[in-house]
Amino acid sequence: VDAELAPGLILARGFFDAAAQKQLVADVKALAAQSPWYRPRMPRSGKPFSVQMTNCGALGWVSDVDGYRYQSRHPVTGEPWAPIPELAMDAWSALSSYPHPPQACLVNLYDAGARMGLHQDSDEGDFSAPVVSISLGDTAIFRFGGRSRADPTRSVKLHSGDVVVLGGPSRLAFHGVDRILAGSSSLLPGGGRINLTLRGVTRPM
Ligand code: MD3
Ligand code: FE
Repeated sequence: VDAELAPGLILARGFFDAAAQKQLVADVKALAAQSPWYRPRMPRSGKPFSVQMTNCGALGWVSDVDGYRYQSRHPVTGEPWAPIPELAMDAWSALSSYPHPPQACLVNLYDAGARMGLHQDSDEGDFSAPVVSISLGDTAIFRFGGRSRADPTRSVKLHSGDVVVLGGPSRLAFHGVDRILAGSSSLLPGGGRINLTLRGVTRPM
């Protein structure tokens, strides 16, 4: 059953059953064959992320020394991104309450030591679309707060098959991943966690 963790922040625990999770892992493996995992770098410093990334959909989120942006091609191969998996589109349709398809899907790959610092997702030109997040593999300790970095934060475990919808007043909430619980899932052959985030980027016409 869905839990509203904060206004506009909905957790659909176990949205994907074991068979659907396996299909999504196969889909991610296939899309990563077309759009390979790479390690983005922080703007200015060039410090590498601990998370590896790829994207699918019309646009992909990338980060390098020049900054953060959305672009239609893979930064290493120069090729267009692979299409968004059907099951991910199904989660968007079922949970987003948004009348347009997602334009971008960022795919994050966490190994046991990877984390993601507290940040806002604010590179989209339009915040009317929610972000829909799909968790696969090892459990993550997810942290979220309010619209100011100084707001108090809470943490919640995200398990394989869980889907989170970030909309309304929570669309610009600060959030991050404190750590991954290694060995908590056997979905991915070598362990680790995959997160897909479906997004709108530009204001629909
Ligand atoms: C709360 N990913 O890719 S997903 C990201 O698990 C990102 O890989 C994390 O943060 C991950 O940007 C968290 C959950 C999430 C995504 C977007 C949000 C939570 C959010 C936007 C607003 C508030
Ligand atoms: Fe984020």
